[in-house]
Amino acid sequence: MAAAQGAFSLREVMAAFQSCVTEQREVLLGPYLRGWRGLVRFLNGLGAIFSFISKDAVTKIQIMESYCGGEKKEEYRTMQSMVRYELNGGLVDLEQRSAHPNSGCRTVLRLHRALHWLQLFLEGLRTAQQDASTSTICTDSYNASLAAYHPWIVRKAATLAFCTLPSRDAFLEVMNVGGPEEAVEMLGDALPHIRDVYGITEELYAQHRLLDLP
Ligand code: 1Q0
Repeated sequence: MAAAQGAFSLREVMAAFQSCVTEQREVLLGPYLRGWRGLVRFLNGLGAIFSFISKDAVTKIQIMESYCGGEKKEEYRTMQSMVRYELNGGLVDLEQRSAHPNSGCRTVLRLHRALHWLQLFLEGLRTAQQDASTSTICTDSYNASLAAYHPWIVRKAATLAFCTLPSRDAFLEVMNVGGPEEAVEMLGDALPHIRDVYGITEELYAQHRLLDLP
């Protein structure tokens, strides 16, 4: 489990998401991707059954990191600048994937949808009874968010993997932020920031009609 991997704490991951939003209410891609890197590290600690998920997440994070460290890195400082740059330059496939199959806009959209799952899952984990089943919380959160975008086979594989999740207390423990009470408190502090990042991104994508990018 993740706790065995040393210093990893979910607190740092949450801090990355907390530092995403600028005073101008823009979302910084640097900390956003760092947050995702940390989550993937956590996911890897949950066992090989989750590797099909973490591989996909890593591919997407890498695509974005190469934009953020590339020639046009200034354009990829925030989600807002990325959307402006890619749309103005005709760098986004709007109808079907063709000339720009891995645009920043479509790649972030996948992570953004997954962030909704994370928000629901952490909310569920935070407010559930001590003996609640994490696999039920996880499945419910998934069905209320990401599942709508996944084909049957992916939904099936994901749901099977969720069955292997540890108990709520074990989960709170591997977050590595102290006892269950502290973990719950930390989630309470962190969740408004996740919601904020999610809300700003959702609005940005809705404004530019990007919520259904292929
Ligand atoms: C704790 C259990 C983690 C469960 C993660 C739930 C997400 C399920 C997602 C299943 C994805 C399946 C793989 C492929 C999907 C792609 O087809 C899809 C679309 O991309 P594309 O290019 O085909 O259009 N990709 C996605 O939807 C992106 C999925 C990214 C998922 C990233 C999940 C990272 C998870 C981190 C776990 C964090 C747990 C933290 C909890 C801490 C609290 C103690």
